[in-house]
Order: sequence, then structure tokens, then C-alpha cells
Amino acid sequence: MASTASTEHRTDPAWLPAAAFRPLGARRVRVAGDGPLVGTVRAEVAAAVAGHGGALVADGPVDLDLVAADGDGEAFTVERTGGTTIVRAEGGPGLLYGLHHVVRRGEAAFDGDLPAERHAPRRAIRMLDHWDNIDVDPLMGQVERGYAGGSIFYADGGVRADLGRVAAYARLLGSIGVNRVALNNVNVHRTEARLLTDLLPDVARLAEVFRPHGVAVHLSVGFAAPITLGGLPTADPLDPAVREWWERTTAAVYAAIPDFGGYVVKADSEGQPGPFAYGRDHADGANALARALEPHGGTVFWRAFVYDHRQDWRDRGTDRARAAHDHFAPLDGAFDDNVVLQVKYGPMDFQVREPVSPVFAAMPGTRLAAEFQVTQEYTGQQKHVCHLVPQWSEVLGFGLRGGEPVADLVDGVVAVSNVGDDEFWTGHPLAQANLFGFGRLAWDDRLDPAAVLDEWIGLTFEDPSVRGPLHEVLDGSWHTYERYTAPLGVGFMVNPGHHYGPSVDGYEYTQWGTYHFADRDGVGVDRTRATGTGFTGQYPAPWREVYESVGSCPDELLLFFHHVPYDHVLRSGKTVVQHIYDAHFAGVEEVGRMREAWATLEGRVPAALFDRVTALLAEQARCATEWRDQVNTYFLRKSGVPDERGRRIF
Ligand code: BDP
Repeated sequence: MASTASTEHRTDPAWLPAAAFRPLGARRVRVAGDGPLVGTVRAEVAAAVAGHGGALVADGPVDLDLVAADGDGEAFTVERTGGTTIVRAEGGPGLLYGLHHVVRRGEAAFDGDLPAERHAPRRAIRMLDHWDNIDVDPLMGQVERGYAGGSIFYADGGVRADLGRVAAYARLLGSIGVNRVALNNVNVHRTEARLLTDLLPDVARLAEVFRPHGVAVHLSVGFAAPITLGGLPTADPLDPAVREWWERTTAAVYAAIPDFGGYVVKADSEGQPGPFAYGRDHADGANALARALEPHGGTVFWRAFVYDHRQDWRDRGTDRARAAHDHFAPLDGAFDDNVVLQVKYGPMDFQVREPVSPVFAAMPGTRLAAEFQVTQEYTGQQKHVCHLVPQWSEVLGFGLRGGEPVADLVDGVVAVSNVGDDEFWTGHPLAQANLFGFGRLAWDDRLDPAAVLDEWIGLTFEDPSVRGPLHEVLDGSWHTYERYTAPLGVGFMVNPGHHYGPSVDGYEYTQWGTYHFADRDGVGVDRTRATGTGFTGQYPAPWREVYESVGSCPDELLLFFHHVPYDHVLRSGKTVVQHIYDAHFAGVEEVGRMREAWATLEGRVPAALFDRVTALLAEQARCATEWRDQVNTYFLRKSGVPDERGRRIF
């Protein structure tokens, strides 16, 4: 890997090189309005036209007319008539989004006539959560589940002095419509906790960098902060002194950052403190913080990822998949209006394949956000190409309740960011497409993932001939990853702790609730009402019946819902064990084809980027082979059933 040794803190925008603005460069552009962010648009345009013979003009005939109404409206209308492309924004943010819409369209935005077309985000909350720490953990590194180097926010025990990369990141987020960012890990450690109090001036510096791009900052806070930071004897959410502490502390935050977004809270989960310690429920907990934020217009993002992480694998009645619904569905309607319950897309934990969380259908009286992982914790850790935009698109489009897609049941879409101080921003250069695609889908879940990928390719690479091979490498990579890893929705089978690479029984006899129950007769988790954990009963019709029956359960989720014998015949007509063998051989072959497609790009993409991806694809091939061999051998030994095609397994 020739060029990967560099750890310098480069700030060039990842997919917004000057080339992406070139179509603007030679034109006459007028920017009108004076709401928030209009100055940002003016600066972008001035930079784009400088040196290209274009001009930023106040009047006269113009090629591009960018007009903002006062206020903070996010929508815009674009039309082209009489040789002028006109963006009319409903406020400053809309003008920024309208400008980037034109940039994405490139020359096409200046071609022929275009009837007025209105663009508005499908939901108001479009957020990225950073799991960044200030301190460097010897095991986790600086960014929990981060695969792109250190934090772009923190260095040397505090917020970085040079926020150049942060400014470029803020610009990227604005360009894809992300409007909220959380600055620190949901597992709040001692140093990071102080961002809420004595490190607040540094948070204000970060907020200043995000503000011109329409992005509000948030902090993850610990539920026990009144004790750990405030010196109180309790964090009981109903205790008046605790409430007063949250009110006072929050008022100080708003005095420093008037447009602060709010708090993110992980409570009673994986060792984090929470309201259960005081016999209170999660509505009591969330509302205590919500009331402190409410006078300032802030929001609490309260995570539904609450489960007992000390389960006993021998007790088949305990089911981690049930936990979020068991805890939260009974509380529907009890949360204040400025609480958003942040629900992981599946009932377990960001696996490559899970059913959609039934919580989305169960809480019509609660504001919800769907949470995804752009960071690839369980999907190859930015060493593997795994383009996840199709997964998110499938989840958001899933007709969960009365055919209503998940996208229509949530107010927000949130994801864990995948950015660090790595030379290519995301470790794997092609993982930038996940970040870009997340923002675009958060704006409009109905966009076609392949078209979104096409936009990213167009903005990122100069040579249009790279499109075909890049689609070959990326389009199907989520399914490829699924094929060579844990089969048919059973999940995990990863190395404990760091979660990279296979370990077939790594979590089988631990306490984390992530079992596959493979034995000599069969594999899978019985989550039925009839004989299992009853999880299927958390779904509305028709899914409760679809998942309950082995006959109607979709193949890709079979082992999530059922324990079946190895010779069980899938809807595809194959037996379970033969499917496992075939999928694993196919997955590795597909990685081979991805490498061939990538190899054709030598000389057509920057050399350093080519080398980095080439090296990572070699690692992906090695790791996929390891997955194939371990999983196939395991099931061959457990089942004793040979591969019907006679391939060598081990
Ligand atoms: C799990 C991660 C862990 C996070 C947790 C969470 O392994 O590092 O803290 O999710 O979402 O997937 O809180």
C-alpha cells in the first residue's frame, strides 16, 4: 500500500473537488437574499466562478439565479426558462440545498428548459452520530467502532486547535442535507462528559464551524451526569434537585450555543446508567432531560437500544430481539414532544441482515427516528466494500404497518458516522459512497440507490468511464458480504470484542444474547409464538403470521425466526445446508469479480486511491475466504451432510 502510511490531517473535501463546481465556473450567477446560510452560498459561488471567467453579479442577465426567502425553510424550487436556471428557496438552508442540487446535476442543470420542480426533505431530522472520544482507548482506539483513523474533532486531550477537516466535513454534510450531528460517543466516558460543562467553549467552537452549513451540534450525555458532574447524591429523574441541575446545565449550553440541537442518551444499556436504578421508566428519564431542553427548542434523542447484556444462553426464553419493544411499546404516548426515540433498524444490532424492528409500528404516539450504521462495524469495517445504501433503502421502504413504509413512520433518520482523520476520510475510499448515500436517502428515502451512487461517482471522479466498473464493484456488494458471512439472517458468528472476521461460535456461549443454536440437528433461533420466544408476536399483521410460519418466512430471515433441520428445504428449493455452501462459494467468487472490475480502473482514478482500494480488496478476498471456509466447515461437521457439488470444504 504505497500511499497509505500518511496520517497527515488533510482537509480536501472528499466528493466536492473543484471539478464538481466546474459547470458553475464560467457562468454569471446572482445570489439574492439575506437569511441564514445565504453567505455560505455566496462564498461557494464566488469560489467557483473565480478564475473561470464567470462572475457573481447583482443584476442583469444571469445563467443561474439563486433566490432565498427569509427564514429557515429547507425546500426549494428549481426551473429553467429563457436560458436561466432559477432556484427559489424557502429559506437559507433551502438555498444551500438548491445550490448543491445544481452542482450535482452539473451541465444538465443548464440544458434546455425545465418546468418548476419542488424539492423538500421527506423528514426534518437527518442526523449523524459520532462515537468519538477525546481520549484514546487502548482497545477501541479513539473512535468507538471507527475504521478511519482518529477523531476529526479531538486530539491531545481536547478539541483540535485546527478545525480544517471539520470545516470540510461540515461542508460535505451541508451538501447532502444532513442537518444534525452528535459530537461524542454514546458511551460517555469521564473526559467526554465534560463537554457538557467546562469544555463547553470548545463545543461552541465546533458549533461555529458547523453553523454555516446548516448543521446543529448535539452532545451525548450520561444519565448520571448530575452525580458525576454535578456532585449530587442521585440522578433520579423525578428528584427536584436533579431536574434543577439539568435545567441549569442546559441553560448554560444554550447561552454558549443558541442553536444547540440537543442531547443523545444511551441509558440502561451495556453498562450505561439509567432510570431503572431509581425504579423509574424511560419516559420519566427522557422527559426530565426534555423539559430542560424544551424552553430552548432542543430535542432529546433517547435510544431504544436497551437490553440485558448479561443473558444466559441456556435460557432460551430470554430474547434480546424482544427487548426494545418490551421496554418501549408500553410507554407509547408517555414521551414529551421534544423526545425522539432513536430505534436501531433491526431488533438486534446492525447486522448485515435483520428483520425491520417492530418498534417502528408499535408507537404511533411517539416521535421516532430510524438508526443505521454508516460505520461498518458488522459489515467489513471499511476494509471490505459493502455498499449499504440498498440495505437502508430496503428498510425505509419496508411496508411494516398496514403497508405504510418505515420511512413514513419516523420523523428522523440517524446514522453512526464513518469519518475519521484518515487520508481518504473513511478508511476505504469507496466507503465515502455510504456517507454520501446516507445523506441523500435521509433527504428522500425514495431515491434509487444506484442513481445515488451514480451521483457520488460523478462528483468524485473526473473520468466518466469509471462509472461502469464502480457500479460493478459497489452495487451488489451488500449481498456479496451477506453471502460469505453468517447465513440466512442468523447474524453474529463474528470475533468477539472487535467484530471483524469469522468466529463461528465466538458468541455462542457468552452472555450477549447473540446465539445461533447450531447443533447436530439444525440451526437458528426459534422466535415464534408457538414454540419459541414469542418475538413474532411483536409484529403487526401480516408480518406476525408471515414470520411465524416456516413456510412463509422469507429465506433470508429464516434462521432469525426459526430453528430448522439442515435438510429443511428453503423457498428457493435448496436445503439450508446446501444454501450455506453455495452462498459462501458464490460470495468469494463475487469478491474475485470485484477485484477484476477494480483492476480495470488503474490509471483512471488517482494512483494513491487505486493502491489503497487494491490492497483492501486483497484483504477482503482473504477474509471472505476465511469466512467461507470456517462457516462451511462448521456446518459440514455439525450436519455431516456433504456438499452435493463435491467441492472441497476442509
Ligand atoms: C454496538 C457496538 C457498541 C455500541 C453499541 C451501541 O458494538 O460499541 O456502543 O452498539 O449502539 O453495536 O450503543
